[in-house]
Amino acid sequence: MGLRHLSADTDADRVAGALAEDGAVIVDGLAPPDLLDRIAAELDPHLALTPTGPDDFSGRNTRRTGALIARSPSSRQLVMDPLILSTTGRFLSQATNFQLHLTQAIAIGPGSPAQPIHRDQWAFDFFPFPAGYEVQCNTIWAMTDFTEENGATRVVPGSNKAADKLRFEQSDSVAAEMERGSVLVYSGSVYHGGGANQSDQTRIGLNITYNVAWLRQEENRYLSVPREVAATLPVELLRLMGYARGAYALGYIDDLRDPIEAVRPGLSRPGFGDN
Ligand SMILES: O=C(O)CCC(=O)C(=O)O
Ligand SMILES: [Fe+2]
Repeated sequence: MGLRHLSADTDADRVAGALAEDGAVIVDGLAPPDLLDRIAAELDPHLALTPTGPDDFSGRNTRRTGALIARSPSSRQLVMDPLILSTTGRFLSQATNFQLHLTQAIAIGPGSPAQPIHRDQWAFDFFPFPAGYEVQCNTIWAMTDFTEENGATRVVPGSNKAADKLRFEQSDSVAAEMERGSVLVYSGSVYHGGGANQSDQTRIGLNITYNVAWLRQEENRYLSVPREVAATLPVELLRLMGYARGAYALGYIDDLRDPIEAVRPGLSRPGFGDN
């Protein structure tokens, strides 16, 4: 079975429904080409300076360039994409709120072998979340076309419902083939991995992920986005970045102050649980 494709005029219920069933779905043509051009221009110098990965999981010929909020102002539009945010809100609705988990350009170089197939939620120290309790909603935006040959993300459809800590072979998975500007949306529970790049071109995707706000963020956004940059950002983005309490009480400053005060004094909301 291949992955389902939805068109860009779909709605969050359909995307979240497909996610709950299959663990992954592709929305075609959601990002306009000129936005991707701007993001590429902003990120290229950073990608060029990023070292390749230190191990087989990161990919020894793969560059992972993070801190997109700071390095690529245009990427903020993808982070705040309305369809993706409402899908995430529905998909993670069992939690009080959600936050930005990581922002990372993943450039898989020619000749790279496939990444081991995994669940992204294993990052939480392999905690066995109850079946059906989803903790992440993830995207990979295609900055280049994604083909089976150039290392399109591979997904085991329906494996979001499988047991934990399984080992899958590449042959159990399908390639999330999609055109530049399309986005793969997938859960933290679905088994997947970067594909082998057997082409002579680099495959680039923007991995932008969200998690329930009671868990730690994979990318430390307080340290990767300088305070003076944070001070210029819209308040909705700041709250999504983690300048907000997670659920009722997590992450306040000193005398129960709202963390937004660190960058936007005067915008605090009184009390807990009001995120
Ligand atoms: O680059 C990809 O297609 C997937 C990468 C991935 O799954 C990961 O790094 O966790
Ligand atoms: Fe992954």
